[in-house]
Amino acid sequence: MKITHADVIVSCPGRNYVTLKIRTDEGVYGIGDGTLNGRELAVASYLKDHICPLLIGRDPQKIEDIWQYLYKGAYWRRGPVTMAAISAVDIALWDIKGKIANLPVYQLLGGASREGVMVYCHATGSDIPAALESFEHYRDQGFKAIRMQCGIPGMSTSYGLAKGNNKAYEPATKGKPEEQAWSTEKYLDFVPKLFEAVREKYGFETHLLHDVHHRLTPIEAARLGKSLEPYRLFWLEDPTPAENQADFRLIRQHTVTPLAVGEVFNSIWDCKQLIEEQLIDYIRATVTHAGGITHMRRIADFAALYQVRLGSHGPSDLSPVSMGAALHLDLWAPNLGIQEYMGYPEAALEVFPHAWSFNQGYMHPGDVPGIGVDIDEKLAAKYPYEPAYLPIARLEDGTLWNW
Ligand code: GCO
Ligand code: MG
Repeated sequence: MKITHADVIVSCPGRNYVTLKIRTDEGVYGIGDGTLNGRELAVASYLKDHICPLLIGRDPQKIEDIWQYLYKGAYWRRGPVTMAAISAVDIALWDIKGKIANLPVYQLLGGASREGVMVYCHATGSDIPAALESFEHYRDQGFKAIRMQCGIPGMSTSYGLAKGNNKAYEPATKGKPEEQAWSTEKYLDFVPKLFEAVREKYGFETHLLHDVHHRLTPIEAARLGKSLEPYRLFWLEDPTPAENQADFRLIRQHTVTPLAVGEVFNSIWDCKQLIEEQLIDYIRATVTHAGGITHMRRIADFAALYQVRLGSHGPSDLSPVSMGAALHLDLWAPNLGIQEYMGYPEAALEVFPHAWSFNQGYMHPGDVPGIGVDIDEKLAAKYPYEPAYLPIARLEDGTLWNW
């Protein structure tokens, strides 16, 4: 079997996605996701100009060899653009292998470790009453785990807020990046009140999560983790940027609130120290940014040695193809914690027909051979790429901060 075509499809059915379609001389094809929010065309070019020509003529069944060829063979290792491109190839090749074997990918990985994959959704509100309403809305849909984000008194906006009632949260904006003001002081004083309100009204049955989105220093993060302990969070996410992994030692010394990190990571090296020193509890790397199923499986096995569990990033800025691939990995991984499921714009669900499903707080990848997600190319062509950027954050005095 040989690869005959590798085509990149960039579309914007509600938001931008970079999809790779690999075709073979036997008619079998596979689909992969390489979306990198706000830098989509860099990945599209990396694929189109540098990877696709190298794939033609290769045996698509040699997933590992192709992975090593693209990783070691580029000389320039790692980095979000390179790794998103490798991920797209890897997911498409697993899709092809599943179709050849006539098995869903989770069966190729070793079979299901559970009935379904627990997922968490995003509740958001401009103030506490609105956030509580949003919580109730998702709880009534059956979610067992809910991420809570809320507007902060005295701040015009904050991370994780929907732009309007009943709208999904979408950080990217068309045109130039939006600038948002940030006040750590106001945030730190407010967050415990949000979680107190949720626990007081709804008790402890639902898992609660919160994303700090890199806004704090280690000692501030330690204070937040400590102040949230009475509300028993499932996790506190990205409390501080993680380039310096040793920073997390300080947070760990002060709090037993579980920590989740890694949505911006692209290889096992980014999380090596965090995992080895047990500085985190959940690793959030994804199949789309951290080298596909091949590399994520390696991260999962490494994490398992230290009782760190998978908690993959699953925002709407990764395509439904990514969600499918993640769910196969999740269903297999003995050390699954939880999977993020933010939902998708209606148009995206139409462009990507999928076998995965949601039921009462759990998801399943479906049992069709391969990944179980396709792309309707004709429909995708109706939604051309629209330049969009993630926001940036500044402190109230104008200093550029971590968004
Ligand atoms: C999350 C994330 C996202 C990111 C987004 C960036 O936890 O889901 O923080 O909302 O901001 O994926 O592209
Ligand atoms: Mg996050």
